[in-house]
Amino acid sequence: MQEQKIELYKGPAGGWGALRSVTNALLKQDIALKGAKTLLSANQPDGFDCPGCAWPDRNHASTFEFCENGVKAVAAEATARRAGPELFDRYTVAELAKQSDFWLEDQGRLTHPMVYDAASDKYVPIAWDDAFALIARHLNTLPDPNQAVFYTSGRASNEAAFLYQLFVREYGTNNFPDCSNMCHEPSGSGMRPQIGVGKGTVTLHDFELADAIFIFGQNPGTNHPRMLGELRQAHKRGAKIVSFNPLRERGLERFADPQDKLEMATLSSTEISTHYYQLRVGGDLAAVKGMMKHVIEREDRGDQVLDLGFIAEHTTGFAELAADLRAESWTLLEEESGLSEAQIRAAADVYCNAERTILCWGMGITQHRDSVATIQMLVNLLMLRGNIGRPGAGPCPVRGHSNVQGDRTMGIWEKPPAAFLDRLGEVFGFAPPRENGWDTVESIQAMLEGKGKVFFALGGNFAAATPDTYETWKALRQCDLTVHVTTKLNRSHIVHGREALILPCLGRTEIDVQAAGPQGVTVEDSMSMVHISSGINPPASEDLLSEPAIVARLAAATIGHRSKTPWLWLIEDYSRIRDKIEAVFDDFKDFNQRVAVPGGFRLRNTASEREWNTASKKAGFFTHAVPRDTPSHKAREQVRSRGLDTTVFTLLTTRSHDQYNTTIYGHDDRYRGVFGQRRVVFINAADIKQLGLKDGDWVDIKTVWDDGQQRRADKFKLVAYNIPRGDIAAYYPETNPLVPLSSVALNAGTPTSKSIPVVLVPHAADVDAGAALKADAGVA
Ligand SMILES: Nc1nc2c(c(=O)[nH]1)N[C@H]1C(S)=C(S)[C@@H](COP(=O)(O)OP(=O)(O)OC[C@H]3O[C@@H](n4cnc5c(=O)[nH]c(N)nc54)[C@H](O)[C@@H]3O)O[C@H]1N2
Ligand SMILES: Nc1nc2c(c(=O)[nH]1)N[C@H]1C(S)=C(S)[C@@H](COP(=O)(O)OP(=O)(O)OC[C@H]3O[C@@H](n4cnc5c(=O)[nH]c(N)nc54)[C@H](O)[C@@H]3O)O[C@H]1N2
Ligand SMILES: [Mo]
Repeated sequence: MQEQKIELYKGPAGGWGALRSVTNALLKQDIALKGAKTLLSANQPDGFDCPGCAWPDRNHASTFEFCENGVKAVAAEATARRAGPELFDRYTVAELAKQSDFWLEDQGRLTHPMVYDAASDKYVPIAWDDAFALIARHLNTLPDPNQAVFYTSGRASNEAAFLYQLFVREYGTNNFPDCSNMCHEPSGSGMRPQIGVGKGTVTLHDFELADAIFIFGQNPGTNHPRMLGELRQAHKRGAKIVSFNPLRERGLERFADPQDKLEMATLSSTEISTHYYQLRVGGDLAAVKGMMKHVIEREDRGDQVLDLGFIAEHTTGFAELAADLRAESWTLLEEESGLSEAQIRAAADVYCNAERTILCWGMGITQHRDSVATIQMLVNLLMLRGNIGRPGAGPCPVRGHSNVQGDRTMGIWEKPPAAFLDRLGEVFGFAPPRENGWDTVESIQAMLEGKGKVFFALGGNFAAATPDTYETWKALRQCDLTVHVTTKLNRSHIVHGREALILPCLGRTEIDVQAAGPQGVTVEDSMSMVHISSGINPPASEDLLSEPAIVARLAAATIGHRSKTPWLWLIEDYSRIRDKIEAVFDDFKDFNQRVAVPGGFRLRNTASEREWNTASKKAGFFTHAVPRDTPSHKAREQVRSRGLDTTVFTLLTTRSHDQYNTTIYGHDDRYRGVFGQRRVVFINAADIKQLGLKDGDWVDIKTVWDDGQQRRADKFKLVAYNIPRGDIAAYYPETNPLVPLSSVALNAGTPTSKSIPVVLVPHAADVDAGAALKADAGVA
């Protein structure tokens, strides 16, 4: 058992600590040598796209850019360990259910398709064709195709995603919940009506030109380490970097670039943020509104800080916004943001003094009830000074999964635009379903109500990533069939339907040979760059199929008798799939030629050309009030009205440095000083005192929600931390049982995993001593 300790981290992000951690990652997966070779091919023109995050890399052709968490992601896939039929023979599913999420994935790569055998409560091998026949039988006997649910996680390639959405639509439904629904959905929902595109408008080149880069609710030191290289360069040439985050994240403070020999040799590092604002959780809308109020006030004083030409030529709604800003109360803005008027004005001055500004944001912005409004306020702020559609400026939602943006481009969307469906139907000769489908939360609700009966997942870990864990488990267990296309064993395979399949697939680092020879797939990064990715390692097992092959063979088995699509012909050579993608999407003209160029190509982004695909053909200023009825406001009111003095905290759930979403690589969170453990709650020392407790005491966390259902997560250690009073932080997925299914972002449906109203009570060891352990092991 690893030693558990809490120890303040004083070094910079990156540096030697990162190099040590990489060596450990490779050793742990028994692949030190092969691993080093594999890494040299990451993000190279003839190599594979890093399965880590969606941050772009310079020309996709630079020498290997060192990234600690990229290494961990690659090492996890290239591991020498195998979870073959022997493993499943050794354990019943009831026994596997007692193991932790960490243990499940740590068994290594899956090697054979497996089917659940109820008689022995074990997974047993099944032939691929029998697996497809089983799924086809279920799908074809459902009275209504809308009773099937097709989930996607953001690692699926463009080719896999395109075939998948085509198959599902030819089958007859738009039920496409995807990880995006839990992630950057609000970014698209906010920006589309406002500027006509749902994606960021900037490129890496813009990062070289920006005078100011604002980072809202994002932790790049852990989640997008290569972004720190850009920020460091920007800082060195004098750009201002302004962070808004309730936590003081080490990666936003100091960074030692492992690429920089001098910094490494002299143990020096570069400051990242020039300004750091520790606002309250959920306080961003108020903070941004305050910044805009300051801009308008300066303009009214004659400072000429607005870009009046841009506003007049390109936008609507300015007068209304300006009037609302002038009337806004500083007291309210201070109260709700947790920042002082002086701080907000200072941040706004940095903005006014910059010629070119980029605004970045992550999950700290999107996973709130009012996230769509907050994102529209961020875009308003940019537009006040014309910071969109010109060099060095623009919005930059920083995506998570390496192809989550591409999957949506390919049509993984439960609300498909009519024009897209028209085209898809024309190209493939069928009538696509027109009704919107279910997103992630709606799918869980539908399965709970018995309306969703077959659950199919292309990647991901639905049972662990989604809110209201035990409700989700109930939903999955009620299904007639659950199917997972996957690389490793995870919770979603253990929490299964009456019948269940595990279908193991190739990972991105592996060579994919089809009839026409080795194949590459394409992906789109967070800045709309599309490039090819070709694996270099031999497959983890001879019995694996590629994701496109699994989808095509399943389609042939299910709808082959009525579909005009030549499913098996398409997967002989993936350039045929790309030709079909080109036929459906104008932006992919000459796809095969353009993607053959090293580095690939950038998809057109109309907003970055100041062409506005909105209803009014202009960009819109949208006015929003500061929300005062969020779940936390309501919970505090509820407690007050009952005459209680219990403190309601706002819990944000976040990632440690040693995890990739639900994949736990290890139990350390180096930059936050947590070692050997994950069940911790970061909390202000004054709040600990007020609770009458001590640093290191154990507490249980309970959600305050109005649906009568009890939600709790037990046995977390209090860790005194630099975080605003009233806010606390803990890791996902351990805290997912606390997120109510019915608490979602307005107009986006994203679970509000960054603002859960909770109370803390001393851990009731006597009441249910085993609860925490059971929760860790995933037993309800
Ligand atoms: N190594 C690694 N890389 C990853 C992932 C991973 O798990 N591990 N996950 C990938 C995925 S899918 C995604 S979406 C991204 C996620 O990357 P991030 O967007 O960085 O997501 P989180 O780790 O959840 O952290 C969000 C940050 O928001 C802050 N925050 C929380 N609430 C608020 C708030 O109300 N306001 C503000 N201003 N800040 C707030 C938190 O303190 C934290 O620093 O990373 C991707 N890359
Ligand atoms: N409380 C809380 N909940 C959250 C979040 C949060 O911040 N707080 N974040 C949300 C976010 S941003 C996201 S994106 C979701 C993530 O939700 P998901 O995308 O569903 O989850 P992951 O953990 O990324 O999925 C990991 C699994 O993917 C499989 N896998 C890995 N590589 C491949 C591959 O190449 N092909 C296939 N087929 N499978 C593969 C492996 O089996 C692994 O177990 O979670 C969301 N949930
Ligand atoms: Mo994500």
